[in-house]
Amino acid sequence: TSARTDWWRQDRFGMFIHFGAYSQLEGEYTRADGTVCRDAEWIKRNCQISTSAYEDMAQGFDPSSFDAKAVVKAAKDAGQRYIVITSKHHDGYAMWPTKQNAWNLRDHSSFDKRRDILAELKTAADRAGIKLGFYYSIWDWHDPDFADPATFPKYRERMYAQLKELIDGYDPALLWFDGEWDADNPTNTWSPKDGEQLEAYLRGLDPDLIINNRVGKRRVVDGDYGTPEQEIPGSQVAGQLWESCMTLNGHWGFAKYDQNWKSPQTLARNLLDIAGRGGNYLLNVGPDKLGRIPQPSVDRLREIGSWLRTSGQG
Ligand code: FUL
Repeated sequence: TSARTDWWRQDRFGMFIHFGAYSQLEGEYTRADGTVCRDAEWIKRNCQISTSAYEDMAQGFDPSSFDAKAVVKAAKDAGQRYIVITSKHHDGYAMWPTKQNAWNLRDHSSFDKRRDILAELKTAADRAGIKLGFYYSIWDWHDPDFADPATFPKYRERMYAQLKELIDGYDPALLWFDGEWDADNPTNTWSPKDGEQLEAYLRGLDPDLIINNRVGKRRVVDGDYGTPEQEIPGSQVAGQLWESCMTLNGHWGFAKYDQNWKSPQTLARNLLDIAGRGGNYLLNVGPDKLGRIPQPSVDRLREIGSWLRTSGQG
């Protein structure tokens, strides 16, 4: 219903955060033979890192400098009014202490066991009047039950249980699904029906949840809104809400070699362009392995904010 999405429509501008076990590599993986392979949140797959090597790597993940208040402040300074952070990307690593497996920031890392970054972010966001949502990948490279149709129902049960943990534990305003496609099995791992069932389940748990269209197969009937990626759509489906998500440089996750930052002018123009076409703008930051938003990102967010304020749009 429109009432459900009202706040989100009015907010228009949000912060996307890609942060996970891959951030520990900061975009570069050195193979046994000394050669370096580069990528960000896709590094496990695109650099063919074995599961055991990736697990060893994640054991050292210690984002001790993650500062929820600083993250929320960076968003506020930019004029962003909601935040969507990766709770689990395609690598399957959960950023909260899930009970469904040990592949998570509490049980498989060097991070302080008393800390929970999603809880910290929730508290800081609530205090600042910023809404918090979670990205969640359906596609899972780590759970062995995902890839096999015979065992997929077991995976699905754990996925439902994880989503219930997120809703019960953190009361997200929005869920941003992804990976409803699966490059190894494009035809049938996640069907339209799977999406409809999941959406119904989630709405049963919380009728106010806003859900993106990647919960299903990106049909107009799937979820509350469309999710063009790295583009501003030229034409839209009448009546369908949408949100363009974009990177600040060329990657979602932290990549130390990527200094190809968009100019503040480009970012401001995108925001104006998207808002003018009736869309939302979800602009991404990728914290480094310690959990810090890169300074060039912080600087650009601040410039967008000051532009918004001086042009009277803030
Ligand atoms: C894509 C993912 O594969 C990327 O890693 C990123 O999360 C982007 C927002 O969505 O489908």
